[in-house]
Amino acid sequence: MADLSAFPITGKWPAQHPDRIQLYSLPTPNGVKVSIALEETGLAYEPHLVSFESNDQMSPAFLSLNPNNKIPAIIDPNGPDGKPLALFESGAILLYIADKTGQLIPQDAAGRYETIQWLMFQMGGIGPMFGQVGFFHKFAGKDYEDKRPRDRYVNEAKRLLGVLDQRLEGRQWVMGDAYTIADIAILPWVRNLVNFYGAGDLVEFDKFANVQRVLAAFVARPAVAKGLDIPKRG
Ligand SMILES: N[C@@H](CCC(=O)N[C@@H](CS)C(=O)NCC(=O)O)C(=O)O
Repeated sequence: MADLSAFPITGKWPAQHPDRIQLYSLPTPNGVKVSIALEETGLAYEPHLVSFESNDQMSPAFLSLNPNNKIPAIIDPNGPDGKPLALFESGAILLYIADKTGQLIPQDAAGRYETIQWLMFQMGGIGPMFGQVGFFHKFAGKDYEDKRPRDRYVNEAKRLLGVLDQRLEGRQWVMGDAYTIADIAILPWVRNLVNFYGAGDLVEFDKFANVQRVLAAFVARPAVAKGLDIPKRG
């Protein structure tokens, strides 16, 4: 039985199954990337809800795992060399899950780097830019009279959707026939932009037929449907 007592986070969120991967998360577009990847690969894991309503992400216990106060984060009791490994940043966690299982990433070097390239496209572009659209369209920024900041991020979101749409032309997934962590990183953000932020008209989502097609295929996957609701909100 793994001993995770060296990790203070387990004091606030006790591990019922310390031999499983411990997931600290919330079903946001960054959070569900990890629950979806875990569901897809079949790794055993135990989800813990980090509630923003009670500011759990700022608690000393959470900060001991991720000093950047953001979900998702994990502890794998059986990490490299059989030792526990703690990780934050969803892109790093996706890559770790893919490498641990040999799934969700091509095994040839060129395919692997190309997948990482599209993963970084999400981490550095789609996530931060779509997130700003959310702030200026749905959250506090929507009341700002000056619409130039909103328009800047809407235009950037459209441009990124255009790049993605072109990439998906004639391809089933971002990496062609292979369904990878690049899809798992990107598509929850596209879904969130249209559904939760309600920014579909603003970014003219109807113009991106390839993105629409691949998003529909993504949400139809049983592991995705399941992962989108993990951890369950209290
Ligand atoms: N680059 C980080 C971003 C994570 C992130 O922004 N998480 C948000 C939820 S989607 C969060 O935890 N926000 C809480 C806060 O900022 O206090 C990753 O991909 O893991």
